[in-house]
Amino acid sequence: MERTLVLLKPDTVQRRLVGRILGRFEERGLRIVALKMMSVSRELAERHYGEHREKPFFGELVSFITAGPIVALAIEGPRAVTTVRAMMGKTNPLESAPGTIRGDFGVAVTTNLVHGSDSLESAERELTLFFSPGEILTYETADAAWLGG
Ligand code: D4T
Repeated sequence: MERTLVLLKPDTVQRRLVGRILGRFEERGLRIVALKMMSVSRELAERHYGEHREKPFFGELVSFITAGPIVALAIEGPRAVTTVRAMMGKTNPLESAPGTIRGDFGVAVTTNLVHGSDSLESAERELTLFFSPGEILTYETADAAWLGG
């Protein structure tokens, strides 16, 4: 069982797409184990996107993610990291397949609606940035045996 961090970025909140995008993860059979609406401080944004510090788009990225509330989620399931990344689509929505979140709702690379950790190592690091241990719950769902994996 894997755990990953998902962020519904400020554009998702502003465009009132939280419910629809959240619903996709639930429908897929993934389990929400933490959920909160929050503001991202500049400090948190710079830590979260630390690997992009030297990139030309870093400033724009930090401005965007701090521009309004986000929804942060910890999501659990078999191969959750890969499943969430596949559901998100490519970084640039213009290259994202229809049926993916970015392919269905996005048109621009900065306002690309969602973040999902790109590896198990990233997930562990990022979950710690956004959630304290007590905020992530452990529970079973009744349909677990029917989801496989
Ligand atoms: P995140 O990290 O937001 O889930 O996106 P990805 O994992 O799909 O993409 P990434 O880490 O390569 O890029 C992080 C973030 O930077 C924005 N970005 C990216 C941008 O504004 N301009 C660019 O040219 C690129 C490559 C979009 C996502």
